[in-house]
Amino acid sequence: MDVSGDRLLATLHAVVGDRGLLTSEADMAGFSTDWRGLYQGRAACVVRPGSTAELGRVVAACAEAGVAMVPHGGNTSMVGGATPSDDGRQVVLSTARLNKVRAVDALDMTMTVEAGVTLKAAQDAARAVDCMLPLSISAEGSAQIGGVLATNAGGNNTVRHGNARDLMLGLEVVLPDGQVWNGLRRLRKDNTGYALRHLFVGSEGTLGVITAAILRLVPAPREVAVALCALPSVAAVLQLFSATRAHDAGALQAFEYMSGAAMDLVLRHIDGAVLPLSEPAPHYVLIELSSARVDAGLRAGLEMVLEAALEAGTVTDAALAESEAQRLALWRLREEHSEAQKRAGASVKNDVSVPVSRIGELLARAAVACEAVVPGVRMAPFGHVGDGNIHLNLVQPEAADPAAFLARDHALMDAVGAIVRDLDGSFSAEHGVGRLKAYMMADWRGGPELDTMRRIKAAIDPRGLMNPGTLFE
Ligand code: 2HG
Ligand code: ZN
Repeated sequence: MDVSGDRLLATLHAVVGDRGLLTSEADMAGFSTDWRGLYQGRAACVVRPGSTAELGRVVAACAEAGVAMVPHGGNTSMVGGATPSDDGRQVVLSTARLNKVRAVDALDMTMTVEAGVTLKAAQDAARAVDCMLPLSISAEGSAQIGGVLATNAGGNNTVRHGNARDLMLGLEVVLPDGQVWNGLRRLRKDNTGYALRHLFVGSEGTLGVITAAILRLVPAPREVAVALCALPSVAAVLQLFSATRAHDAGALQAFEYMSGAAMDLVLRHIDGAVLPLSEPAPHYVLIELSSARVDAGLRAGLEMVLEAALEAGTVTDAALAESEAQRLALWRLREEHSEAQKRAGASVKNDVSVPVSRIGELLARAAVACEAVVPGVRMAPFGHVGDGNIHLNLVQPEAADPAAFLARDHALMDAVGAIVRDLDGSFSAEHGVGRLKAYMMADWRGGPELDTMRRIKAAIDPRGLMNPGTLFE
């Protein structure tokens, strides 16, 4: 192995020991490719420090040797943001062993968690003190807090609680030269110069490695109501969204969209997935209302909204969860979309956002534009209607060659991008830019915006050692 000689490896070994250093192909395999299998890299080695101090010394050693580093959390990136290059020269920094929940405070309503804690484990720790960490994403069982913050993950509850950034109060970060910045403050008010912590959220590992965070909690829900609805059109989806929000905006926890085509893939490819409605529909919505009150009357309210919608023809059928098991089964239909699409063949993802009012136009125009680029392409959109974030995913035509289809990925992303731009949207809504979309940055953010981003990058990571290839080309 050549990491500018074995001196670096010896230094890293001295810092983290046998347990913290992986060098064989077999041990590194899980760190060399993304979960979708789009990128295949080859790391110089994988380092798994057991503490923030160790990680700081590892980064300092790599920086001194001029070796690039790729921070790596739960490996759930949709955009190749955690996969090393294939030249065997980059060191992967895994946060997996930084996995302690350091503190949970039910009075301050905060939790201090290390980067390698999975989002699910953090949610469970909040639950244990009757609080809730209100960030929910399909990959929460594997995604780690460090990556969730580094990519400013969004997910299902953004409509009510915002994105990861909105739940972050303080951070601990290892900077590109190995210094540890302890910004673990749990204050709601802290206007002391530039809000450095926010620079690292969404930086996708290009400015340093988040090692711990203080997150804001909310009271645990005591009442929840969930319904899966069938709808005839996207216009009806938006009408139902408006009606649900008007009924009780404060209780609206999630309003998720699934196209008939996307749901069909779940029913075909996911074991045990069953549609609890009388027949398939062109569009579906999953609504969750939740309240910390015991007497919120959510179920009666949701039934009232749905009855009016059924009468108006906005909703053609609906199933309300009668138990926690049914609630989970309804959510499973939504959360298995990524897995189902992976099993359906090669797919091109378009994680885009537009103003909610323009979702109908986006879907209608994209269908025409994508068919023109790849005839027979299967558009299987779904996403977070409540915040305007649609996963306008495109699955290869049935029997097509996956590689030939993927060779058209830029053409398809650019065709969708042109429409998104026309609708005042973003080409990168919640998954980040990663390596996949770095080529789009100059076109979308060129001029003073990208220039300022580059100057920030140069100020904090002057040698460009943190996650090169991600965000910037
Ligand atoms: C979701 O909303 C995730 O389930 C994944 O953001 C989206 O697979 C995707 O494109
Ligand atoms: Zn999503």
